[in-house]
Amino acid sequence: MDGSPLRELFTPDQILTAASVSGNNWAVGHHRYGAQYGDHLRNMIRKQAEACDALQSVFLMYSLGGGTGSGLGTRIASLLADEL
Ligand SMILES: Nc1nc2c(ncn2[C@@H]2O[C@H](COP(=O)(O)OP(=O)(O)OP(=O)(O)O)[C@@H](O)[C@H]2O)c(=O)[nH]1
Ligand SMILES: [Mg+2]
Repeated sequence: MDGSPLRELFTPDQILTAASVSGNNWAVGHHRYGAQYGDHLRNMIRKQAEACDALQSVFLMYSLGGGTGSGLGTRIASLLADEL
């Protein structure tokens, strides 16, 4: 099996993986991958939110370094602010 055994904890269609990384570049993660995967991420978040009876909070963990962790992470925080 590819990847960490921890992926077993998550619903498979709620995992987003991509072939490339952001090279420690915040702007690449935030703008390029944010634009590329924004609609897909928004749909994944909506699907989870709609499965809740009374959504009260969202727990978001993302890294402060890297391009995917920090750039795409802050993009997801913006998506949540816009959508919820
Ligand atoms: N303190 C701490 N720092 C970490 C950890 N994992 C990664 N880092 C640091 O975070 C920075 C970026 O980590 P990456 O894993 O390259 O970031 P990424 O999110 O994969 O981003 P890209 O590779 O650019 O797509 C580096 O300076 C790492 O040393 C961790 O578990 N703890
Ligand atoms: Mg990386």
